Amino acid sequence: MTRGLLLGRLTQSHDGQTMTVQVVYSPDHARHVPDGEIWVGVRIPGTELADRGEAILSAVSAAGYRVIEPHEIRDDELTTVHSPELVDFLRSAQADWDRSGYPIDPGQEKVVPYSFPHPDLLCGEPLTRPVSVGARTGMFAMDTMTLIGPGTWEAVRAAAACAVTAADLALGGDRLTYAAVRPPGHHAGRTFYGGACYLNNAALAAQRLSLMGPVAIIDIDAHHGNGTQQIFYDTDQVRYGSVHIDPDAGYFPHWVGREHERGTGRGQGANLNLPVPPGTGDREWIDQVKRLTVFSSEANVLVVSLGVDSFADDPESPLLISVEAHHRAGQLIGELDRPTVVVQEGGYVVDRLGELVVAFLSGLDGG
Ligand code: SP5
Ligand code: ZN
Repeated sequence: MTRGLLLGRLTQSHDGQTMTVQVVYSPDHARHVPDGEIWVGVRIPGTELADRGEAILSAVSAAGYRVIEPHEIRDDELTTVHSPELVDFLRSAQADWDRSGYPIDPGQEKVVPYSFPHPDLLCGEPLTRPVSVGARTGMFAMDTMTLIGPGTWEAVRAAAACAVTAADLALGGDRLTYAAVRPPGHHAGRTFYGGACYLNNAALAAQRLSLMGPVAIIDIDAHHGNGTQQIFYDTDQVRYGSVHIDPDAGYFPHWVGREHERGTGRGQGANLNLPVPPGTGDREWIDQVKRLTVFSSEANVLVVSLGVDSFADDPESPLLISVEAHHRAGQLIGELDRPTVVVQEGGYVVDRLGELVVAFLSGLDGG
């Protein structure tokens, strides 16, 4: 890649400094060390590693972008998109788990669900809060892969704070801001967590940005952002559009992400899913990104859920998208010429992550 592509176009900030993209980053991401995931009952190494955060930080720093830390975030800001019950659960899960004795008997240190309230189980009774934390986890978890450990809550909260801080910079007049966060967020819904996500960072940013009028979220992570879809499914204030691996080809999040899901009530028509088959390459993917830009063209402000796991070598997706196509996707979204908040989602080839992110951001910036 050329130096010009990496550096992007230089612009003036309010304080006269030369800069391009404002990056919001917290070192607290590294406190979240899931140390594997439970997949089909088996503990596997997992791919959402703390090294991802450092790889992205060093790439955006090398690109010359200014990096700042987030401001604090209050609970009442988190509950603009999440239930108080989910927020309380995530905050206290680790301490409750430790008190329950599971780290000693049977020897599980991470918070993992073991029982789920299938709707038919309830005989029409209201869902009540189980005393056992192992069961209680099943009220909030959509899968067994997404482990909670010591430090998870602090990292999750810092990621949410980065996304909201990036939105606040946009509200203050910054054109391009990037929340370089982990853990990711787009699988987390109003009342549930999963898919390596706990709180929905992009949704928190979009909710804040709705002060500016209609918002569009463009999600180019390889997976469908089921949490973001769910949070905004019944509103027309925040549109959600996504290109992703077809869940009907056997991919996460499995239950949703199909083309006919268009929103409900006032949100009818404000949701657009563009599933693509395994093996999809640049041309077809870029065509779908163009459709997302058309879908977003009436918004005043944009949020991009920037997963870079569509990349050809990524272990979590069978899409075959190049670095250059990530740059082109950035250019296409940049051509909408709206204030844009980019929020990091997935992307698991640690030593290519920085290159992919900067390729996208420099495209967005007109490079
Ligand atoms: C934010 C994000 O990209 N979350 C995606 C989580 C998808 N995880 C699906 C996991 C299925 C098990 N992974 C095993 C990989 C073996 N190649
Ligand atoms: Zn993903």
